[in-house]
Amino acid sequence: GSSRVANAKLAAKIMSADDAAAMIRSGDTLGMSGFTGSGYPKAVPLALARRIEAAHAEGTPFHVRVWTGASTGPELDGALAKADGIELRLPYNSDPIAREKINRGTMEYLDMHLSQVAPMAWQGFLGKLDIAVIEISGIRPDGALIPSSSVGNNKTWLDRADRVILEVNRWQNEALEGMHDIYYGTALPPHRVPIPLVRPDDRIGEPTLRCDPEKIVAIVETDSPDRNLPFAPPDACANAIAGHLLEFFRHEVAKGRLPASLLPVQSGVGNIANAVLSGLIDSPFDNMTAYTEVVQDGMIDLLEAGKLRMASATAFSLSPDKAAHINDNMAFFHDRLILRPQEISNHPELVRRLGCIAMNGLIEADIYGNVNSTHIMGSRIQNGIGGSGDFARNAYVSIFMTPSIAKNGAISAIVPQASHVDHITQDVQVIVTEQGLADLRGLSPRKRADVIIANCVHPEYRDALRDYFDRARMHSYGQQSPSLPGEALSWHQRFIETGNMRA
Ligand code: 0RQ
Repeated sequence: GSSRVANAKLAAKIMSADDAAAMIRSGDTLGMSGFTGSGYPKAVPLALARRIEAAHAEGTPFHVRVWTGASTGPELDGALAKADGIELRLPYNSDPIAREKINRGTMEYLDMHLSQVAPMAWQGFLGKLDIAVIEISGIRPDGALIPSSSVGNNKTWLDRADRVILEVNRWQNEALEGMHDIYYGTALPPHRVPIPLVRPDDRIGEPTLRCDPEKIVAIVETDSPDRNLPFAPPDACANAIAGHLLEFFRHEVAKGRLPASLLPVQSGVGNIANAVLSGLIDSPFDNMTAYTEVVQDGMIDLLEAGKLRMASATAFSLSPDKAAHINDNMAFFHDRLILRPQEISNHPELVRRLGCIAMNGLIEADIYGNVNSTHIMGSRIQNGIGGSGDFARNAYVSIFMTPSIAKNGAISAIVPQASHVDHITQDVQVIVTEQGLADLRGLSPRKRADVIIANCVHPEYRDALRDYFDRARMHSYGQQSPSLPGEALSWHQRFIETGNMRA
């Protein structure tokens, strides 16, 4: 295809990925694009990984610090982690090789609220940013950058970095132009002002990214697909969870606590979240909107079914089939989707103002409704908190969902005490498993425990949990949130020792 670098001065900076990667030094901090497998640079990180491997083969240390939007793809996190090239990674990871190194203790990982990354970078809390490596879908004649399939922290990396390397990816659809809304009104306190977004479909910024052309040191042209994973078709468990949730929404509308078109939905990633979205197709709710982090397959189906009016997010997270489908039907989707910087898509001020319905996955919850979204057995990281905290604390109603058991029943997702806490009980209003739904609003801790044990726990674990709670009520040091500290984590200890939480 022909070049998408329409600015003559910038076209002179086109070079190979290897030449661009040669500008990166050991010790550099890199701000890269990428959010849930879309819009990440695909050539320079691979070339950098080759350089790092060659340096290590000669016995020369070579490490970089890598900041992104959220998760990326195997050509970035996978390749750099495999080369043992990452000293510190933030703010989110779902790459299996990087996860392995983090859990082995050979790679530092800082797991952050995604809305806080850009502000913290501006505040100087994260240190200096040396180089931005950003995928875009084109450069306009005036030098403005047309974003790609995710926005993430790109605006901030372009602003903050000393030098900029661009990857212009010809694979990205040219019709992406105009779908983005890049807000330049953020400022540091004491000059911060309200963000002027009052409806999910408001456009408050510009369609392109600004970048000082003097800072651009290299442009690499690529033609590579995003590597999004297919979703599993919803199984019986996911369908049951979706069913309980839809029943809850119908009930809330009937009670007058939710409007008939609901409120802007936020949906986490994963198969269950996707099943819930699919369930909304056959629901009575119309004219819905989404104010969320990622646009996934289920939202595309809702848009096409006319149930969802529009969706605002920071990235696409689509199966390869759906990505192709969108590419073929851009005329329909162009004005129904808005991609924003993640500090805006996940902004607490906006989530609270719009009244988002937050729906996120969990790893485990305890009988009081504290939620662990990140750590297995209290110490092994799975992914990260992502945007779940941004939405959960500020939502109109905050919902967490999970199968009641994991690993074929060797693990109960509801435990006496969470082995790690990401979302405190105050940020968790509803918990749903395939067993049922626990509406925790307005309940004191002891009442929460009763409802969670009765409605959410798998039958194989229900008696044991009930027994623990009954004994805690008799022997606990205090009665506000009864607990037996010597026993509270014994289910986890048993799993670590025997591979099964069951006695
Ligand atoms: O492991 O892949 O080895 O089989 O965790 O679990 O059940 O497939 O569910 O894909 O929805 O993920 C919380 C991880 C759930 C996700 C979490 C194991 C399970 C499996 C995945 P295997 P499932 P999901 C905005 C929202 C944080 C970020 C977030 C997540 C794997 O939802 O990362 O919310 N959330 N972002 O077997 C041991 C348990 C377990 C367990 C699950 N109790 N013990 N293993 N697993 N429960 C979007 C973004 O931020 C981008």
